[in-house]
Amino acid sequence: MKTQQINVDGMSCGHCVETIENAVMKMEGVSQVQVSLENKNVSVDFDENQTSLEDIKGKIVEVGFETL
Ligand SMILES: [Cu+2]
Repeated sequence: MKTQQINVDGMSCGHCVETIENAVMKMEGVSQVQVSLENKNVSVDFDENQTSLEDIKGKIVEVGFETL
């Protein structure tokens, strides 16, 4: 299990937070997602054998945000 912080640009409200949480949480291998609107980052706990940081970033981009 690994925890990674991803900086995300483009979040403006609670709806954005929910969108990212729901999308990433549905990914296989992801066990926890914490989004901070204030800090513009997403903390993700995931199993490296099932998914990767790149996949998670890709999902965040897919739902309409920018990862840095
Ligand atoms: Cu929003």
